[in-house]
Amino acid sequence: MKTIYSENHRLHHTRAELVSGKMVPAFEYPRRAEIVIERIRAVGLGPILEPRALGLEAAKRVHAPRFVDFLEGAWDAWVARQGDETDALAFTWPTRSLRDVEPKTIEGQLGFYSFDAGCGITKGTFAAARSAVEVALTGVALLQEGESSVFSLCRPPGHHAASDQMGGYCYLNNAAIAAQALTDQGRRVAILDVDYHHGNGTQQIFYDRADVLFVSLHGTPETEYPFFLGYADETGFGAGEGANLNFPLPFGTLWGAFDEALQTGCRKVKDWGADTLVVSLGLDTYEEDPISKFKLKSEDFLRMGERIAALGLPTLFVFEGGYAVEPLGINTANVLSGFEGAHKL
Ligand code: OKP
Ligand code: ZN
Repeated sequence: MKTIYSENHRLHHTRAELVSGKMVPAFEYPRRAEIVIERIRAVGLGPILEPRALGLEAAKRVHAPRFVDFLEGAWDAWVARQGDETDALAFTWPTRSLRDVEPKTIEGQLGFYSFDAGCGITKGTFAAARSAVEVALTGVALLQEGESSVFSLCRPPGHHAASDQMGGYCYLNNAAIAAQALTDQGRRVAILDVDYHHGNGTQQIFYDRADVLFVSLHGTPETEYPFFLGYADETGFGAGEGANLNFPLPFGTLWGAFDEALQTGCRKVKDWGADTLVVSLGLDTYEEDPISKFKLKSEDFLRMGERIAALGLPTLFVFEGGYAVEPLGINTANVLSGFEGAHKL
C-alpha cells in the first residue's frame, strides 16, 4: 500500500489546550505523525510519496469559502492585535442564548468559526492544514489511477471540522474533502469513522445528503467529547435520511463489542451499495490512550484491518487521532497490514 506524507505537518504545533480547567501542553503534536511514518518505513508497507500541489479548491466543496479564507488570515490578524506570544484561541462562542453573527475582529471571529478551545492557531497552522488536504487528495488521485488502497498520513486531523467550524484539533476535514472529491468523480462513497471520538464535522457536512454514507463508532456523547453530537438517533435529514449511522459505545469497550458494531457498520456499507470506502483512521481506541476510554489492544488493530478489507472495496485510509504516541506507529501499521493481508480486489 502506498502512503502519502509531507513534513509540512511540523509547521503546526500548538502550545496548549484547555483541559480540566487549565491550559496544558497539547496532546496533538508533530511526533505523532513522525512515529507513524517511521513504522511504515520499518515494516516496508510500501512506497512513501509526497503530496501533489492540488490546492484548496476541492476543500471549498465542503467548507464555506469564507471559513477557509478566515483560516488563511487568522494568524496574521491575531498577531496584529495580540502579538505572537500565544496561540490564537477563542474564548466566547455563539451558543444557544446568543446570536450567530460574524464579529469584525479576530477575537470574536475565532469563536464564530470554532466550537471548542482545542484548535489553537499558530504561525504554521494553515500551511500544515492545507498540506494535509493535499495529502488526502493525492490519495484520491491514486485511487482514480487504479490503486486499490492508499494511506493518507494527514496531520492535523480533520473529522471534527464542520463546514464552517474548526474544533478538536481539526481545521479542514481531510476525509470529507476526499469523500467529496471521489463523489465528484462519480463514485458512491461510504465513510467509516473508527476514531474514538465522534466525527461530528463529517456527519454535519453530509447529514442532509443521500450521496455519501457516514458510519461512526465512538465513545458515547452522553459522557464523552464532543458531547453534543453522535447519538444513535441521528440517522440523517431530508434526502440524507438513512445515510448516517452512529454506534455510541460505553467507556471500557473491548474489541469484542467494538467488532460487533464494526461488523454491523460494514454490513450497512455493503447494503447501501458503496463502491469506495474512506476510513477516518483514529487509533485512540487503544487501551493506553491518555484521553480516551476504550480498551483495544495492539493485536486488535490487525483484526480491524481484516474486517475493513472484507468489504472488498477500493479504500482510502485518512489518519485522524491517537495520542499514546510510543505505540501509535505499531497500532496504525497493524490496521494497514491487517488490511493488506486480507484485501482481495
Ligand atoms: C480529536 B480526535 C481531553 C480533552 C480532549 C479534544 C479531543 C479531540 C480529539 N480531556 N478534547 O478525534 O482524535
Ligand atoms: Zn479521536
